[in-house]
Amino acid sequence: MCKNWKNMLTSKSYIIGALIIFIIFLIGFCMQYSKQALLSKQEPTVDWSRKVAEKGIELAHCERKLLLNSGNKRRMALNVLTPWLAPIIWDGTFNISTLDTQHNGTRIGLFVFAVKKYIRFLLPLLESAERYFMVGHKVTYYVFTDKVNEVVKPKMAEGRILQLHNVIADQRWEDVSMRRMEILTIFTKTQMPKEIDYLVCTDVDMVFNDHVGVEILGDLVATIHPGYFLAELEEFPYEHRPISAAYIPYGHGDFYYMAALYGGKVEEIYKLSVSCHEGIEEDKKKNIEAAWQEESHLNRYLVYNKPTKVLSPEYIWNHDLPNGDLIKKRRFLAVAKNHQEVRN
Ligand code: 4GW
Ligand code: MN
Repeated sequence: MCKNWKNMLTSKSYIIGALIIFIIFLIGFCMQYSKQALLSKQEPTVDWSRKVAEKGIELAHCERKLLLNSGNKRRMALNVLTPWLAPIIWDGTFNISTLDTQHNGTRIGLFVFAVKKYIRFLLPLLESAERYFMVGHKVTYYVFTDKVNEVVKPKMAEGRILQLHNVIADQRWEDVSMRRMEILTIFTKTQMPKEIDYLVCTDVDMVFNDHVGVEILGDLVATIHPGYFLAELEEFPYEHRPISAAYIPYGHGDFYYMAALYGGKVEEIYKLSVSCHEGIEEDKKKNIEAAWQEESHLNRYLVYNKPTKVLSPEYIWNHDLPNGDLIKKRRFLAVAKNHQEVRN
């Protein structure tokens, strides 16, 4: 009996001991769990909209990569590097906050013609530029018009200047469009080197629709024409007549660039405009005109003087164009125009 009691006692103390250890373990576990719960509460909240946007960029890259590898087509424009290793700028290929810091103090010019009836496009372009173009940087708008008195100045942020310059209105629209090269040769030589570091040249019948910032700056920058970004080399509407100064032989060329947006360092745009203007004048003497006026001369220049940066069709888009699903960001849009109405 006594022995039994003793046995009972020792087994009881075992149970109690085990219970105490279990309780200590339980308390420890609870403390650890609550600490973890607390810690997880302190973690910064996840920015889901950013995560979704990043996934969107990733998917867009994948989509382009798949297309790039399908069939025997060239589809060079879908890459992020040209064959001569210049970057092709697509969404997700640049870090804007790093670039903005690097460009602290950079002075940028925007060159635009608004002659005759095209004056109507000026205010929407400038207003959209205030929202999306080089926001936070020093910008000078160089506007050339035959209607200086009719220009309505947009509300502009600090550090942004509007310069109005008088220009003659050519009778033929082709001459208006080509006149831009001549004016560029003058301003990029005399005035602009003192005032700006980079110049961006655009059409006026456009609006900024999303961010267009310092990622587009480079020594010599051109934009892939959105109507030809999936086209084959033979389909590009280069000037193929050897008599023209804009002549590009069949088999030569890389991209078909659009004259509605190009740019670069002021001295580079000087060289470009001199070459294009001389070509235009040479053709005039022969009584010919290149297939797409100054755009043909621009393409000829860029085939033999490769741009150091190429902008994807995100940087010129037009809602009517096919393959729009590949262009997720539409940063700079052509304005739909009634050709009859704007004809001079
Ligand atoms: C047809 O009658 C015209 S008028 C075609 C161009 C015209 C035009 C062009 C004009 O009357 N006034 C003017 O300032 N421009 C400038 O040239 C303007 O900056 C315009 O964006 C640029 C090229 O012309 P565009 O925009 O009509 O060319 P696309 O059709 O290639 O966008
Ligand atoms: Mn245009």
